Amino acid sequence: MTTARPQLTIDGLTAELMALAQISEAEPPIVTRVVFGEADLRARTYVKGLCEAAGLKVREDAIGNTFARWEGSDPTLAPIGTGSHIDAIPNAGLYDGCVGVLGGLEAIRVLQKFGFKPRRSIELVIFTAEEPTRFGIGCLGSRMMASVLTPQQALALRDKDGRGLEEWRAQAGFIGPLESVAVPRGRFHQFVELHIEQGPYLELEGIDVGLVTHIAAPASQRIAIEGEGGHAGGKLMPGRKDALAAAAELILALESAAKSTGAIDTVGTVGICDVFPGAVNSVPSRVLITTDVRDINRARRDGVLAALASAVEEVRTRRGVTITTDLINADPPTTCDPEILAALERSAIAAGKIYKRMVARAYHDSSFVSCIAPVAMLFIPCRGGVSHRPDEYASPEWIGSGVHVLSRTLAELAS
Ligand code: HGY
Ligand code: MN
Ligand code: MN
Repeated sequence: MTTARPQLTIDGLTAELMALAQISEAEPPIVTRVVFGEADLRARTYVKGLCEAAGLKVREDAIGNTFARWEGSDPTLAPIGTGSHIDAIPNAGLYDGCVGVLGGLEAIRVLQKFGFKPRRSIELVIFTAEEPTRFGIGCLGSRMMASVLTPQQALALRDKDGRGLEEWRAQAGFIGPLESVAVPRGRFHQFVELHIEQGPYLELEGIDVGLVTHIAAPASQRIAIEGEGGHAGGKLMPGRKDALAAAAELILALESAAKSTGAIDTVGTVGICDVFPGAVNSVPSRVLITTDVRDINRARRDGVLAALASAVEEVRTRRGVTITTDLINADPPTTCDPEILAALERSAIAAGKIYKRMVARAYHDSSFVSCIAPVAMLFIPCRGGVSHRPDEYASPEWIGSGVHVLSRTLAELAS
């Protein structure tokens, strides 16, 4: 008597993604879920409940990284990891990160339905604070696991109101020494992260899944400009020290440097510009901008940082303003593991999916997990390449393809 093949739909997963999206600091469908905020904690509770309902053993570390483990038959072996993040920047969509967490859970449930028994445990991970919103640095949880961010550096982190990580962490109920977050190399045997592409190419080319070979190298810094304020009418133009005009020159210098590397992979963005006093009839005396520069080639990325540093010097001298720069992070690019990529390729072929190898232009927790384990990423298309916006969208078909390929890959790696 043949055992009936379980009916596999992702209706349940789609409903879970929609339910998670309702847990937001903003009015749904807008998703905002900043680390350690009330919505982040509710979202964590919701996802942990789903993991426990699937029979996974759930535990959290001292910074809130959450591990949901499906015990394998040989507990002496390092587990296979999968997962991503559920925190979201302001005015975001519901798929960034969440597809990797809930899709990873679904991949596990599919294997359970098929009666698969893992030899290596499979561990679903929800990383704390992949987004840089609260403390200005992204991948906080995975950086600390990989010891790329030390407990001392973490303790120095402040939000824009000066509230420290410790205060936020304690209020969220995460206790224990931050030293306990760091894990040794080999904590995972291999790690695979499912994520939306956050770019247009898979959809444009009609490709079901992307096998990520490299993850771009991100660098961000704060630049504070101090000029001279004054009355917008009375303070004449000669000799002005307008902090916002100085910032504008630096923003354009960054854009020009990123455009002139000759490579499409170089990007430069200024996403935050705080102006003081911010009155229409007052000359800006202080401005804080944050820069985000990326490339899959580290030397090109660093060339843009150097060009920006020269612009800072030139503007400081010519305009007579004070400029201080604070490098937040300048991470290397990540090379994904060929063996995991080969397993992903075999799974995509077996699943009858069209696939291609590609680079990741966003950064991801896998960037830091790569310091403690071999990693690879699996991309699915997102409509128009849109992300970090409420109209971010991935179809059930696209998500289903990702879950299908991920579940096959996890089965192969955990066997
Ligand atoms: O900014 C990024 O690349 C990621 O979405 N945090
Ligand atoms: Mn994101
Ligand atoms: Mn993400």
